[in-house]
Amino acid sequence: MSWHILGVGALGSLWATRLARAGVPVRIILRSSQRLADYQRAGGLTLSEVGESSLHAIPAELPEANTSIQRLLVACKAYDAEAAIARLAPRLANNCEILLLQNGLGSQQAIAERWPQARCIFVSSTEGAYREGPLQVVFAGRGQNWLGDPNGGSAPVWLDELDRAGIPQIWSTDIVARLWRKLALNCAINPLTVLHDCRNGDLLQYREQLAALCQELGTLLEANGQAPAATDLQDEVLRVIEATAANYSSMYQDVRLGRRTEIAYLLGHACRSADALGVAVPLLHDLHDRLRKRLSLRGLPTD
Ligand code: NAD
Ligand code: KPL
Repeated sequence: MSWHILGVGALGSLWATRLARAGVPVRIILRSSQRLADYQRAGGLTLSEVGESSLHAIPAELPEANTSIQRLLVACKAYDAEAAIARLAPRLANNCEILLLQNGLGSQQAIAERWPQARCIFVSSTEGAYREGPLQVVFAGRGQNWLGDPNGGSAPVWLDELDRAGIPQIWSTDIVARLWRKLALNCAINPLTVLHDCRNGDLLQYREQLAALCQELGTLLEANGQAPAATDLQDEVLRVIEATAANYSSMYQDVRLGRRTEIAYLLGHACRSADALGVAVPLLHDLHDRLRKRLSLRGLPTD
């Protein structure tokens, strides 16, 4: 059975090239005839890691191709994922699996509700990749992938294909808790790096602000039934800041490069969820407002 990969950017290319290299059947789905022609001209996807580059001529197709899709890995940004799947929805087999690699929360739930015939597997990834060119990906940071089904059920048999491909994986029975925890870390760190225009490590000057945000985020996690994900949140935020002190956060980099951020699925999701549950989070709302103003000033979407 073939994997189909939708969203052939940084992370999608990283998965596609490693699967193909291990001999696992994989096809990539490109969004337009123009991109398909560019891909065919390039002769494949290029993966660079530890200074070595390799070209992978992976079969490619358009969303409108007519073969059925049994297993789909969606590696678009959170704001593109649902519309991207909608374009190929007629091809989804009844009992298909959709792996969702998006950061934050909200997009995964919308997709799972819209295509209830699919088994949606949520993925939380700490691997790092970036695009050097349209069809060239650099594997920038080793990490882990946690996969899980929010509705429970057993681990899929194809996890061994990921092992064969060298894609690190752990089957998680609490994937939503893991995504909430990551969302909380991202909400505490990323917006402040944009607003203070700084590297992660510089946030250590704002410990009180971080502590107050972590307090609200912890309350929000508890209200969402995610009390374990709130445990020692502030300590972990400080640990992550120290471990990544020299880095710029992903949101900072998006803003710097004039790219749309995933704010709606991070801070936006936190604020919407607090409002729905009647939890007061004035600091998160204030941070959200200030971040949206900053994005707007830079001519970027605020959602
Ligand atoms: P990216 O922008 O590099 O890639 C997204 C790709 O999706 C682009 O190539 C875009 O053209 C494609 N796309 C958008 N709409 C499409 C459509 N309708 N049909 C086909 N393709 C479409 O993004 P990324 O960095 O790979 O991130 C993907 C997700 O993974 C994000 O939610 C991100 O937060 C998460 N993530 C990324 C990393 C990383 O290191 N890059 C790490 C962890 C999590
Ligand atoms: O995940 C991150 C990001 O940059 O998106 C860090 C900074 C590690 C935590 O917010």
